[in-house]
Amino acid sequence: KEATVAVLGATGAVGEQILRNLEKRSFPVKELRLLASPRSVGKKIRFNGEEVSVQEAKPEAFEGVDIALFSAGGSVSESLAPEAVKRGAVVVDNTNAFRMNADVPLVVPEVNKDQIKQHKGIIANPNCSTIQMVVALKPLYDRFGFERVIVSTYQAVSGSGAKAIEELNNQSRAALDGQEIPKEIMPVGKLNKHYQIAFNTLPQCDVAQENGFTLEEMKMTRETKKIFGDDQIGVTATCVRVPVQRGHSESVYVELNRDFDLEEVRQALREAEGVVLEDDIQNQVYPTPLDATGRDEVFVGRVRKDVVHPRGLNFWVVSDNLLKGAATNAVQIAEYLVQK
Ligand code: A2P
Ligand code: 11C
Repeated sequence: KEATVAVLGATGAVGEQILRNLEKRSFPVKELRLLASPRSVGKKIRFNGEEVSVQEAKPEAFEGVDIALFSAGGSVSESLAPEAVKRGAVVVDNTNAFRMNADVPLVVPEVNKDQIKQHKGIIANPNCSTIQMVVALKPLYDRFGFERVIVSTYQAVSGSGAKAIEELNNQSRAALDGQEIPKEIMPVGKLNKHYQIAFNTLPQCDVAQENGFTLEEMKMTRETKKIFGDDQIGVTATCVRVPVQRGHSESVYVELNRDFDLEEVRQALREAEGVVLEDDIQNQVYPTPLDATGRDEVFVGRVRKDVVHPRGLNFWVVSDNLLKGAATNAVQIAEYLVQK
């Protein structure tokens, strides 16, 4: 079945990848609407060999739209998603705006695709760092069970948008040339204080919460419970920005509910949907963000038994934050919607 598809935030880092993904997966597009801010109106973007003009994102732009893929930031979603739904569209929202709403499914198809059909007009795409972690955890949850996860992330700047990639590039050049370092975005664009990310790491992705964690960290905690539908799962996260353009990496520690041997864990990961196991430290085989860039899967390596806790397991998980962390996951959800 063909669908009229709107891409809101079409000129952004995620929007661009959504378009490439729709092309690559031969999504059955009847009509495509590219929407962005008034700044981009008239800009032309290629899709399936044709030039499509960007239109202003306003309520009427969703007239006749079947599926709307949103990635223009939380406040834009808050104002326009209800307008799109009112006009009959199903919204797949990439922002944090509706994720924890009880009547909005939060979906990673490899984990909970059965939730898609529960939607009431909006389906939320989880945060990128959550998505790749839960895809890797799913086979362990099914086979061994767990309640406790500790994760540290190494997140690419593209998580903060196209302008953040530009900032990393400009800062790197300026630093090497001994010039003044431009600092306008990192770690959080909307805050007043900015730090250099080039040749540095910043232990802050998103704004601070009252409990001393950042919003990004609390997203990982809350979203994981909701995606697995299991309130017992406790996730403690430390989210760190690193000077990488694309691809988030994560060091994950999980305490499994029963004894295991490593080969059983590796086999579960090998068989898991959406996971590629690249795990042979003796031969220096493990995933890196550069290798994961442009690929849709979640890559797992450095799988090892903990040296302290008898049921502790450590691993490393890498994925392209703009693809499985955002665009690919959204397009997968859209595919289920058109199949239905
Ligand atoms: P524009 O390019 O016109 O500013 P990124 O995450 O890479 O920063 O991209 C953000 C995306 O969201 C861009 O496509 C941007 O469009 C879009 N956007 C930002 N603000 C608005 C808004 N108020 N209305 C519609 N689209 C917006
Ligand atoms: C980052 N995870 O890397 C963020 C980007 O809630 O969808 C995505 C934010 C979100 O900065």
